[in-house]
Amino acid sequence: PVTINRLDYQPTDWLIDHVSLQFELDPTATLVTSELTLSRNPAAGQESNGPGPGLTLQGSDCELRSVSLDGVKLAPEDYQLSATELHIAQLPEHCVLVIVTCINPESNTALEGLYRSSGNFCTQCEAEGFRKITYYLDRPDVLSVFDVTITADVATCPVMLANGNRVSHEVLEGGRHRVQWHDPHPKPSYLFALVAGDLAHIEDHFTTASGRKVLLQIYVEAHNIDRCDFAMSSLKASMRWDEEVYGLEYDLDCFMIVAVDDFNMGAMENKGLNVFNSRFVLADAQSATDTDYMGVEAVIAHEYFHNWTGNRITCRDWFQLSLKEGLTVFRDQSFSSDRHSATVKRIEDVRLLRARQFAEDSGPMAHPIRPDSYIEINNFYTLTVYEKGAEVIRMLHTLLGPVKWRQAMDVYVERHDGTATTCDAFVDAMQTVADVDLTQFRRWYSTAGTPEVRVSEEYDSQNARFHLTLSQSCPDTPGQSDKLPLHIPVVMGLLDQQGNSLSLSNGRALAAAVDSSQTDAQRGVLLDLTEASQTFTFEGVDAAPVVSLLRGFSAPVKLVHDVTDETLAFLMANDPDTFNRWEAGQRLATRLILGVLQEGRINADTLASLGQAWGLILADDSLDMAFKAEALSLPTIDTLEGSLEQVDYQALIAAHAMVSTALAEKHAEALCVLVTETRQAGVALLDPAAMSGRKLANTALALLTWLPESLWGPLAAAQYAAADNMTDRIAALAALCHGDSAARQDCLDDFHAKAIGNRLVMDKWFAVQATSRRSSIVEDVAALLQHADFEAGNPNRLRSLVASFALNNPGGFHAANGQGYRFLADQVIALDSRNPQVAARLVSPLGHWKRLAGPARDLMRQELVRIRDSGPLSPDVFELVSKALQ
Ligand code: BAL
Ligand code: ZN
Repeated sequence: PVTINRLDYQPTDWLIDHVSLQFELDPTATLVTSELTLSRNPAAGQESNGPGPGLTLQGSDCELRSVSLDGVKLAPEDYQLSATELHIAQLPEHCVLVIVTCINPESNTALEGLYRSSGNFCTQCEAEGFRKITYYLDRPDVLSVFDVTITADVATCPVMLANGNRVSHEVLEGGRHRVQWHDPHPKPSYLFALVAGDLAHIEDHFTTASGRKVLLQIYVEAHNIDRCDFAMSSLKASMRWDEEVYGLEYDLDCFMIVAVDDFNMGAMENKGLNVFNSRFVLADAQSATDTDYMGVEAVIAHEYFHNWTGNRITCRDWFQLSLKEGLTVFRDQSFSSDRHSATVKRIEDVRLLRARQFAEDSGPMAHPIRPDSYIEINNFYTLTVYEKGAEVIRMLHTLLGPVKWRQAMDVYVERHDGTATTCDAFVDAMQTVADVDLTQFRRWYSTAGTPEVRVSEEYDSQNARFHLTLSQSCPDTPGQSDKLPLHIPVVMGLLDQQGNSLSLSNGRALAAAVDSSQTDAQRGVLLDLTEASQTFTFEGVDAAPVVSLLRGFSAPVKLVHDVTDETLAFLMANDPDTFNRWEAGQRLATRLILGVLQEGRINADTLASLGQAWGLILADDSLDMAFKAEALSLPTIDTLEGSLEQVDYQALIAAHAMVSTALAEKHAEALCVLVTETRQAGVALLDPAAMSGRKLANTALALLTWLPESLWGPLAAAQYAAADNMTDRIAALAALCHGDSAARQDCLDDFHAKAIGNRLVMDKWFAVQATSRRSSIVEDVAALLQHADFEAGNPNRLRSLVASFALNNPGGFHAANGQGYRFLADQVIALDSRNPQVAARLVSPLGHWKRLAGPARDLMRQELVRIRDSGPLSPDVFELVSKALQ
């Protein structure tokens, strides 16, 4: 496999000014005729004298039928064809090339290019799927106007969709029909889409701020037609939000969403024709949890927001992926935060970052948000590019403040609309408006690893001064050592011993953003940490203060700040920054759990502090119930793992269980009351208070499962029986799955019976069993692989069983005998030849063997070796396995 390097970027020698595609659809032999209008690229390096540059097009898995140049069919000796490229040595400066290929959608199990899902045709072209349809300059900096003609049987494909606006439809002889689509916006091939099949749709309209009426359509299989309304309302809300917050309007006459069951990713932002994994479109009370609803809303928004940040302005090369993804994740996070609780949304996002991205950043695949090299670009659709990318954008937002941020975004759009550009150009646009120099900030784009910020405090009572010293460092990562200091925005405040916020003599003022009811002192200030070590002095501090640092998690760093249990409990109760109130509780819980690892027992004082703080939270009726739920949730195993050099999973899981049990015991009575009394009857499903209530009640139930089943089993069974929504039903089932009661099997059987005919619900049936804490879990999961409803070819089903087990069941996955690792490796080996992209995603949990303590280290490594030696690997799996074994 070949390594591609960022610094080798060269513009293409050729431009494709226009492409006309004709598809004669057939399940096993689709004919694709591509007419490319080509011209030499004036921006390419010119060879003086001699013939002009040849043309090399990418293509694979498509059978070349013919090539014609300016109307003349080429003989095989006029071009060179390899398994991945078509090369034509000599072409005039302006010419028309017609290429005919034949492809087999039915046999396409990799789900890249044109394939079939539930009998319908659909495409997935990002990042490099278009080359599986026809030979092309398949790279994001070649922008072309596309015209697409589709011909197919009326009976099987009454619906035929492509990007842009539909310009004609004609009925043909022999039961076939033809449509033509025109997309006026030049786009790269990765944004091309085609969908054809027997689909039903709902439709609505959106009138843009400038008064244009846009037709909105959501296409699904007919039996799902009643489950699209929430997606449609989410789409309209997203369109309005992007106009109100960024002044960005939609730009075509119609916007279409199609839901398909077989999809490698979550969704895809093809211009005007978004193709979605059905789990991010379909939702109703009986099948979707509250979390699912929020997922639908966020992903609909994310894909819609790409219309500007991704489609109108795209990436010059795939190393710039975070240009569109980090920015668009930040935009969808802001959208969700504006529509729901901003603090709870921030907590959820930080939980994900810490649990998964921090692990990636400390493992064999650690890479900067703008990577320097790759073998397979599909492997770089990572938490780092997406989630850390969004954190980098968030830091820019913090450094600029909301008003300048918007001005800078206007500059970015104005400068780069209609082009393929870079992360550097994005920061240039920010710099035109920013008060701060962003030169050093750019290092975030090239530095891998999670920085650590160490904190020390000194109070000088004589001079009423407080000194805060912050020291940063960043661990070595593959290919990177001795890293230069980053520009880290640290939002902070000081409190007096009564909990009052102090006015600060140092730092930059923060603009009123989220909570405009706060005073300047309560909001705190922004410190620019730019040196390896820096001391900030605050004057006029009359008594030793309590510091609240990194408010709102203002930078994606690990904070090392040695404070007492009392200080953490004080911050939990008093910090005006609600994120940091939650954070103080997480720190206290982390200390308690890691303390068990060190001392073999629970520190009674720390337990008392946390237990008492939980008591205050449980009793505080003024708190949002969703926030309470977050405050009563302990850090997960994968988050805790981030604080350890070497991890003994069995010991860590036992320590976590011991602390969970102790806290559940202490508050058992209150938790039981929450389970039975928090839910609100008779209110709308998505009423915010009702959703928060369910979250709190189900958090309480999950905590109770650490106690004997006799206490919570009847509650869970009653909840399952009474549930009128999926959130409560699945939470009850998840609890029962940990135990051993008769109700467990009865409810599983009942759930399965109700899931028949609804794939997303059936996915939940597999996932809920894969995350059980039963000691027989590895055998249970292996048995489920043989279940009649298990479909290894469907990525959602596969993830619901295999990825749920490997990522969300640490006890089972890290079973002491290595069975969990063996199970996962078996799945990777079985899947790689059919769907390399999804197989590669399953390799990551095996990548951390170097951080494991004891025999687990070798057991995990052996499984990587077994995958490596299992035969020819896809570039996807090869890259991850070889990097993990280095
Ligand atoms: N562009 C791939 C799917 C997404 O991030 O929206
Ligand atoms: Zn995206």
